[in-house]
Amino acid sequence: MSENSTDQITRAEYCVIACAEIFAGAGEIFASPMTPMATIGARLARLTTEPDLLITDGEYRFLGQTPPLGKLIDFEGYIPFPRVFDVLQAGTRHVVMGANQIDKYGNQNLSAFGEDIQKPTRQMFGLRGAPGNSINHATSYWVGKHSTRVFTESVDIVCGIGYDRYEEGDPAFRFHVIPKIVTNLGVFDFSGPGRTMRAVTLHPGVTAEQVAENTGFEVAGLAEAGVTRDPSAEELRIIREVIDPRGFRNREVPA
Ligand code: F8G
Repeated sequence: MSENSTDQITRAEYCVIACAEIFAGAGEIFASPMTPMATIGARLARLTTEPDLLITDGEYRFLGQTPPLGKLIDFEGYIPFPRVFDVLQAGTRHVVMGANQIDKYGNQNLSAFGEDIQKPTRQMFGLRGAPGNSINHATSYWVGKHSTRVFTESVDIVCGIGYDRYEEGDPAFRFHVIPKIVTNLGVFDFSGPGRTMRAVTLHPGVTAEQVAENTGFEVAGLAEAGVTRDPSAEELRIIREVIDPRGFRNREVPA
């Protein structure tokens, strides 16, 4: 950081940087960020280090340019659901899904809650694309409220597949990878013991104790975790003036 001091950068802006870095080195793939925060991150990546990322309007159109959130400047092709499945099965996609529950191996639930899942206590979205995504290509997660309700010992139904569901070398799972989980508290991966969740960086101002208190299982690497990097002055300008001038990021992660 040169022109902006750290205390001017909001937590939401650190989350944008962390979401952008999900796509670091991705090249020409289909980026599918499913939430506003992950979308701002993907668009920042496209305007900085990843110009070849394919992005959409979140419905069925590929975007030629990189518009502000909620605006459609142009579109350069169609990507209706049947074509989404073609790309998905080719593996040239990285989705960032949300999650209602995630366990220490990365099993994810966004479908329903309750011990008897045939009679759920609360029905959410259903499994949606989670099983097919997580077995075919890179699947990361964005969680705006890191809490013990989301990060649970076990999930009520597995939608996105975790690392304890298969043996290393099982060919059916050769494309399964969960590169990152980004939350309002930090960045995590699955390089902990036995492929469990590990802290990579915590956002400035977040303590290891805070993460431990808000997670329903032990998080590896908390003592050694680094600090999420500052945005550059140019990245801050792009976030604030180009991609998210209306401040949607602050609705997901209030200052
Ligand atoms: C709970 C809990 C909990 C929540 N325990 N109760 C309850 C108990 C509680 C809360 C209330 C709200 C490719 C592809 C696809 C497609 C293609 C194929 C996908 C075809 C497209 C269509 C399809 C999936 C994309 C996402 C989801 C993004 C989010 C949300 C959220 C919910 C899911 C986290 N632990 N937790 N409750 N979709 N969205 O009563 O009330 O619930 O709780 O890829 O689809 O089919 O396939 O967040 O919920 O990735 O991330 O935001 O609404 O904020 O407020 O927590 O207690 O709070 O009052 P939310 P929340 P209360 S890919």
